[in-house]
Amino acid sequence: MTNKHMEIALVLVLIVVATVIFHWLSPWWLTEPASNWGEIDAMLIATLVITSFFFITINLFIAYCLWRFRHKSDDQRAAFQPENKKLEWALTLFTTVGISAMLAPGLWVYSDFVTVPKEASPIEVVGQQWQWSYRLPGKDGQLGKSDISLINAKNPLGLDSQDKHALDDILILNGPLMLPVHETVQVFLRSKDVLHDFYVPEFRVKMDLVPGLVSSFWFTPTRTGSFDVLCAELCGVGHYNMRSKITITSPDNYQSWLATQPTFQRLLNQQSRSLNQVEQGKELAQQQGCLACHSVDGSASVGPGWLNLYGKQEELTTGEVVQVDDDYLKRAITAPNTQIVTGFAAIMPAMPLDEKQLTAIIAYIKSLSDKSDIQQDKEVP
Ligand SMILES: [Cu+2]
Repeated sequence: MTNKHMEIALVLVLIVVATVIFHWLSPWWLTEPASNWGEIDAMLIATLVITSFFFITINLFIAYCLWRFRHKSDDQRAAFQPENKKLEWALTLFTTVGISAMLAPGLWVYSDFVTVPKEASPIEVVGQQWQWSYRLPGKDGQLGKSDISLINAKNPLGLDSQDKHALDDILILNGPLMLPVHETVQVFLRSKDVLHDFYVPEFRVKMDLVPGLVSSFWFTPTRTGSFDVLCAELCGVGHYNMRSKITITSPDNYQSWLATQPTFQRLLNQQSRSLNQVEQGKELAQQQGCLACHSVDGSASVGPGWLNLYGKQEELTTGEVVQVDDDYLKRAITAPNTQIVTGFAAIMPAMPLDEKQLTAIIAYIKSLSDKSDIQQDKEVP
């Protein structure tokens, strides 16, 4: 028994020593900030100092007690002390001071974070399982009206086509986004389905997207570069893959990029324009976020890649082998998790596509395969 206690004490000391060494040697320290919110670092460091103090003290104290009060002889008895008012008060006060020191400064920063300066121009971030889309104002400088009830396969962000401010809005479906350096933006956050959290570590910004609400904060990018957008709220099995990029660039670069991005009006026009099925399917695949999880160039992806998928034999988790044809793809898109291909997880959301859109996507997948004539092959003996 005595030895067991000493082993545990030793393990606790080792955990403390290893943690401190790991902290000093690890390369994962705060990155250089890329926005005006560098002051948030002071708060992160204060939190780290306070929590490390408690972590080190408590663990070493337990290790000390295990050693100091170890079992020595059977005559020894522990003293029963049901209450110690003095100690309780001291611990309560001490903990209160520690927790207040961690939380209170954040209230001031948070208040600045949501108090938007006048010169800020609006941008919108829309989250859905599992991709990020963005909306920028058009020439009028305002974002048009949107409503969740207007969301459908042809209007993925639910903009109001009756509102003239919405028609010139620029839609960047399934990222990446560009923003000009040193220009203040107010970010509006919307979610199409569940809770997500918009997080760009270098900008030090992080905020929840709450279905049914529009949340908002502001920031000014202070240096150019390309930064990862992460989802910081567990939002389902594809959460880890919910990523995007924001590139901060010179105002000139930004303007020439902006000019190449589609407006809501253009999206509406495109739908009335006559594209062939393969082109329609390709556009849909981009707009609906299919390409976030399915590669088209043969590279590894979250879901089965589309290059040469059509006509292939796929082995399902049930052991059954199926031929990838129109019927299989239809089922795989509308009721995704009924047949899972070996090596992949059942994480795809069912896509709200009508029959015409379904045919177009399948035509696009077919066009990516050199076995796209498989169905005709069957008919010709
Ligand atoms: Cu998410």
